[in-house]
Amino acid sequence: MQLYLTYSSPFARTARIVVQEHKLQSCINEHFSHPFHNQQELISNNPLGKVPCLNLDNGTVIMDSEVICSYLDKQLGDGRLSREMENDWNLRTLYSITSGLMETLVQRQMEKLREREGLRSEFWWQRYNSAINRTLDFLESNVSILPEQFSLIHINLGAALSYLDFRHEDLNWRGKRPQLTALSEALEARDSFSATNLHE
Ligand SMILES: N[C@@H](CCC(=O)N[C@@H](CS)C(=O)NCC(=O)O)C(=O)O
Repeated sequence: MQLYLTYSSPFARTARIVVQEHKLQSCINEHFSHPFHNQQELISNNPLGKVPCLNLDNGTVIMDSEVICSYLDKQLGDGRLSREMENDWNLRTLYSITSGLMETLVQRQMEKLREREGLRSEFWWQRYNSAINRTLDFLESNVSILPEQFSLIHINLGAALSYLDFRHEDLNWRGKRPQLTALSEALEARDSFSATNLHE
């Protein structure tokens, strides 16, 4: 199985963490493919040209990160990472909030790249900053509703928080957010997190 990824993508990292949690390294081949290089192999598997994208041995393509993580957990693992959120709409919404946070962080990074071309939009910059800060405050107040067992929500949230350190140090997200700070430290201490650190 091929997992198309970059090592700087927080979305790809969630899939890499699930691979580690279920010890699936021997059946997953990591295939580095920077979306901006438009490699034919990635594009022919994923018309959106985004990573992560999982290509099964029988040719089936699975994406995006939510579906990949769920596939790895339920089809190749024992399903423990999804179990608690399965029929719990509040937890599924919490998962969506963490994905939305990650998406906004990636968009903020893209806005930074546009700055080099003199194209940064102040409107969108402020809008991303407000959404990120509001969402972090929301998560800080709602850490207690996370499932008791380590889950895909922990993975998504942990990956988003470390992407903040990786790309958005200027936001100083830890200030006045002790719950998230402690959670991030605990998650980063797991083997699956330390084996998948973000890098270029
Ligand atoms: N919703 C997708 C988002 C994936 C995504 O945005 N990946 C970024 C890298 S972090 C990407 O491939 N960007 C290239 C592009 O937008 O063209 C997922 O959950 O997998």
